[in-house]
Amino acid sequence: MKTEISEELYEKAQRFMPGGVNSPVRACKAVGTVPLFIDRAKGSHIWDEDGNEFIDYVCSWGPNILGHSFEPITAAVKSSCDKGLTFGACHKGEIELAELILKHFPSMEMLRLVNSGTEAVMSAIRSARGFTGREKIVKFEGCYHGHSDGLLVKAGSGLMTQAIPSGAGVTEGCVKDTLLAVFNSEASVEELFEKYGGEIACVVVEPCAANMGVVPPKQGFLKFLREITKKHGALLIFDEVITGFRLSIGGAQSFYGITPDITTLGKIVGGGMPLAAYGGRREIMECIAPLGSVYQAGTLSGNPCAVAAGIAMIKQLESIPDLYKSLDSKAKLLETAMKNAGLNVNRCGSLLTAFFTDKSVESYDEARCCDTEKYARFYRHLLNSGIYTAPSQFEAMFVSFAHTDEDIERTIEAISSFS
Ligand code: KE4
Repeated sequence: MKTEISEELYEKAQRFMPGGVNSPVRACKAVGTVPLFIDRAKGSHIWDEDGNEFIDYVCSWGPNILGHSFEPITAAVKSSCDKGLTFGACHKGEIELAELILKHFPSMEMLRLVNSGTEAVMSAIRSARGFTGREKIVKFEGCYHGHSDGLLVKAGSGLMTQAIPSGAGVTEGCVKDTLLAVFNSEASVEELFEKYGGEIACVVVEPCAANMGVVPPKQGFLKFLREITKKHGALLIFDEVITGFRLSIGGAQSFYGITPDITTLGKIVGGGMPLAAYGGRREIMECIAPLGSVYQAGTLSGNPCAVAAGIAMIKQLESIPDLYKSLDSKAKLLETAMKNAGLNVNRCGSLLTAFFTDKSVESYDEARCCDTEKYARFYRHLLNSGIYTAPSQFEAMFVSFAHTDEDIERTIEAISSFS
């Protein structure tokens, strides 16, 4: 595979951006390849600057559930751009998008549009603290909720990939109120509530973890979190930045039937544009300025072009018959192929990860024992077979509506020929 142009561009990019990237996981350090510079993308395929074509299972880390450059979404953005890129003022699209989101996430009575998942989760936690008057938060080892200081503790995704327990620059003061529990361990949560019960403002969780690789919740775990938070007057925050509109049109809370107090959304909800959201019951959201004293703001929040993409995305998700059934069956075919090739696979809907360990992976510690070198070989084998997947054992593969039967067959062939 020719990669001269990507190599040249990468060499130059490293002069201007740390590691030559604008997000660490793109540096492909963990898989020993040069990051490919993508020129264009359409449907389930991407093309790099050297002209190599790939079937894409990164899907920009989740947003492209309908495939790249999905015409109804790009058309909506183009026409919105012609009316102005940003107003910094109210516009009716914000109301339309909010109504669409609230329709599918009835646990939310009000929401705020923001620009990234990080901002959504950071603001959700501030709202929980403001609403409860409490300071401590509980997060789970291996879950990733963006890069706000208080959450960079044993987080997943890029921190796990680079084995950074808590990023430098995160002060003791920022994390002193962050309590760590073990995903899928009820006992670890009970222990924290026995010790800190009345001080805990919220428990924040990825309802299906996807930043230590895909690790679904054990039967009853989410119900347990719902009950213990209610019992202690803490709020339950579902970080649905990945699972929202992914596991079902109502996200994980609909998929698992558990109602959180606050939900964060990102990725799909923005249709591929920088847009995210957080929301919850009216009584919680009315604590936020200008109504209340929890402050959160943003120059480009509710940006008209990003809102246009979000509206178009949700309307498409609503209109495609059996969308989630088809995503699930495509992902199941890949899961079966991986298992037939002797790989250990976790899957939840159209999210899946091949784990290189012979133990079942139900927690951060089990994920951490994986053979990341073997994962890197798997990644390079797929790449050389024209399949572009996550450059880290601790990320997910995303299946989209655009993946064709031929894509799936080619991917199965590539998986089956890995040894
Ligand atoms: P952003 O700030 O990257 O939009 O969202 C942060 C975030 C919050 N919550 C969850 C559950 C997330 O998965 C993320 C971001 N996900 C990573 C991939 N695992 C984004 C990719 C990257 O960091 O480059």
